[in-house]
Amino acid sequence: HPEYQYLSLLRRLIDHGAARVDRTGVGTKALFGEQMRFDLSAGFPLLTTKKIFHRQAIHEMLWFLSGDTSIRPLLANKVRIWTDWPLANYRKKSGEDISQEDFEARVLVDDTFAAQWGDLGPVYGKQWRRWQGPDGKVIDQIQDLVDGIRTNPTSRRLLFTGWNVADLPDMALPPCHMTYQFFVADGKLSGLIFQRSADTLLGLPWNLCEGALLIHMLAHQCDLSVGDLVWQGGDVHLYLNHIPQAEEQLTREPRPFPQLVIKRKPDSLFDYRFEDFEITGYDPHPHIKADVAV
Ligand code: UFP
Repeated sequence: HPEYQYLSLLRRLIDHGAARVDRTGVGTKALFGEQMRFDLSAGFPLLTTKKIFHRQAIHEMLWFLSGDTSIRPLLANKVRIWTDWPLANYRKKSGEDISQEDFEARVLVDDTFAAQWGDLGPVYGKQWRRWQGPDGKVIDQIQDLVDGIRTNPTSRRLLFTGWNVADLPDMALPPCHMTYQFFVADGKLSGLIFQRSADTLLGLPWNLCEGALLIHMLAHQCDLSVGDLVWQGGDVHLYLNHIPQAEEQLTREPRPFPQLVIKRKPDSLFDYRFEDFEITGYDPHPHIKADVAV
């Protein structure tokens, strides 16, 4: 089962990861330079050894593709994964000990507050859709990618990146899944994610799900079948407070991967709606709760 690539990575991190002090102060065990490969025609790589909240992951990918960088549209869909960063920033700068619920409620109802405190800076969506060139020209990397796959499928330049060096200081979090490259052969579209930094327990399962979703969407738009998702990690780590959860997950047997069904073909990659996607046959082991390191 392809999920053993992930489980064996967890095992190796626990057994052989280098102990490292990290930015968050939590501490990690880390390996450098890891790769996994999933044949998307054989199933959708949503982990089965614990329940992954794929609805939220689909919302996040649609949010990236929309070009938005505010947490507001995420909150409107009850996706709270990006709140920690602006919340910490607000608490620090205002000195107000506001709860997450109250902070999110204010972002949702108060336009001025949302504009001042709810934006993450020039993160993924901005760079993917509205990369600003030195001459002021705005570049839509995703539209260029779609055009490239359609008109020049053997190009070795089918890629986009969120790693805009000049903008990094203004981002809430510099991109983790920072560069994507694509490859068309035998009517199939494959994609490679380069992820500079991977929280193997919490972040990585989502990154695989969203990467696979993006390949499916691009293939759907470009009349191709799906090939492989290749995941390439740089600093691949397990937070020390995630070791018990990883051990729990390692006692479980993978089940068959689910399938992704796309129910409608809109006119462009940017017109998909959440309701267009359905994951069928997903029968995971129970969710395992763990805290995210901010
Ligand atoms: N992280 C992921 N995947 C993501 C994302 C963040 O694994 O999509 F946005 C994790 C990796 C790391 C932390 O543990 O968030 C980012 O911290 P740093 O910027 O110090 O690498």
